[in-house]
Amino acid sequence: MKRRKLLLICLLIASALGSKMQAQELLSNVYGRDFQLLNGKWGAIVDLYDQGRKMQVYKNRKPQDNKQFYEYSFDGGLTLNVPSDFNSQMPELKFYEGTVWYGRHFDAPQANGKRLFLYFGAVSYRSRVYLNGEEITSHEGGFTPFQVEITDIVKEKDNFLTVEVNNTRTTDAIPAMSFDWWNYGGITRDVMLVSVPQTYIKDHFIQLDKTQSNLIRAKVSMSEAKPGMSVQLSIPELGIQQTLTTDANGTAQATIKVKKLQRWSPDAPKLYDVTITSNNDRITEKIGFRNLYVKGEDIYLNDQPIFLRSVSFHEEIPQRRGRAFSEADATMLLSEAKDLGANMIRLAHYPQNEYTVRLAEKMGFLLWEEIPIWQGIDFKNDATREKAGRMIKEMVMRDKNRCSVAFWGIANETATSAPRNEFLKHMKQCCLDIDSTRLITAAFDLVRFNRESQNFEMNDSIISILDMVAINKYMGWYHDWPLTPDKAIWNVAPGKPLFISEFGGEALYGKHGDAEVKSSWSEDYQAQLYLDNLEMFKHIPNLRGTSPWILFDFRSPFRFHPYQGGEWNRKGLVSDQGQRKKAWYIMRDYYNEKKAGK
Ligand code: GCB
Repeated sequence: MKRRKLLLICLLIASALGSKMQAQELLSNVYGRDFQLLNGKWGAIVDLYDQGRKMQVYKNRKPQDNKQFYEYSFDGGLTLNVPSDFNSQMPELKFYEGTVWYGRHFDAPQANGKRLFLYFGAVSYRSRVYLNGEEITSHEGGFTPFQVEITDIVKEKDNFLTVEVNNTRTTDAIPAMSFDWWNYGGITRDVMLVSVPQTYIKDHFIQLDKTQSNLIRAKVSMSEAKPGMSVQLSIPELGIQQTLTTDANGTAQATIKVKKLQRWSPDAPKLYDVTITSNNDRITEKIGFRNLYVKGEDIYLNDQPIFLRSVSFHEEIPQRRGRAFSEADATMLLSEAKDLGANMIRLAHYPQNEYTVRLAEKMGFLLWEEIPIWQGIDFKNDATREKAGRMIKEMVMRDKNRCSVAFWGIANETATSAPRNEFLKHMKQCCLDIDSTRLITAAFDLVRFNRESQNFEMNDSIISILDMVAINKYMGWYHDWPLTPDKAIWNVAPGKPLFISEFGGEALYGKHGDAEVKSSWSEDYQAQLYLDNLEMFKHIPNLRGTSPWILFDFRSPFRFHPYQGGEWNRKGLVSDQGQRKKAWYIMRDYYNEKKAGK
């Protein structure tokens, strides 16, 4: 009997902890709400031996008498900028992987009668959040937002907020143990204190019908599951002012006919001011409207077949050797892509910050977004699958109103296996649960040259679940040419649009050398490689887009040749110092020709 009682108590404690730990459903469009930024200098403690939790660092205690002492203090110690990764802020932290504690005080004057949420744009990779000495939430995943409501525990004055951040790689994580970039740790994106009324607009999803150009579909969810509440949707420029009424779940839906809509496209990235108003809440957004679908081997944007002139970049400012996190950073990365003639960005290899996503939309880029399912993922591990599902949902929740987002990418370079297939099907389903309108894709490195048929081919049944098949293929770099590029015929995923999601080779800016010798690390070799690949692309009948790897040289402890300057991947079309290599111009000319319809 005693034992049963104990078990019951344990279960109760576990379930209480479990619910406390649950990341809460995300508020959509936080930047369109009332918020206060908790950015700036935070106190920091580097906790290599993981002693902080035992020492209750998060209590931020000070000696109260002449017997007490604490062997830690945020006051008078290290300070770190938030947002920003910690690795780039001190030479000693350059390759640090472990725990860092962040702490700061804040006031919450807006508390009166409002509900308050702490919203973290991203913390890399694991985090536990403590407010006034109590743990209030935890999160895993370095590139997606999470939030926690603090209405009942926050004080108007002098709160102490602590975040325990850990970026140690583990086999069950996403990404897992090794990958080709440096995974900066820290509070890498904005921290916000968002205030909303008691009953607030929790979520909205407003977009043009997938195929019809005169139908806007709107869905608004209130925080309370109550029928009969009114919600106004207004898009003044389109003369839309519509009242929607919630159902028993607190969700209101409408299909609205529009006239004279200017659809969003990379050439004319028109966005409309949208306002949603409820009894006492109001949020504003800029939303674009476009149709996007696949028919046969073509991708149609606004009923016109489109060729995707894409490029990739990591969320990194190479000159600064740190994570990109601001609008200025986004401007730097995207302007270079614009000059290249790109109309799409494959955001590699994880959801990047909202500044980048929103600016890309404003500047006229389609987007491919993915979570870091990058080789080496433990597909057999249920916990990993559950984690990946949550991550991909956080990504879709955050960006589903961005009309620029054309693709949800569900994986990069995975080997064929039954558990992998189940995992990827689950990823697709997680996207569809929230958004059934985007095109689903994944990148594969499984195309091989078949000596018998003399064709490039791929055999992987998982492609049947995809709208577009994407191929990473490093001809001339990881793979030698089995025949001349003009004879390289592809027979891959016929009947579907095919996208070259990566190709390229390494070169040091300013280094000249033999265009035949890979280890010349020369711009000349890289330039010839690009010319050869562009020649091969002419023989891919269902090719509907290309994305060279990569726009900028990026840091990666995956490789360490001194020529590359240590931990650098030099496949950039642009060097870490912003200099354009020869291949940049080749790609720019190719994209100009494609733009001109050649
Ligand atoms: C790939 C990966 C990418 C790497 C690239 C390379 O296939 O998807 O993350 O950085 O190759 O440079 O090897």
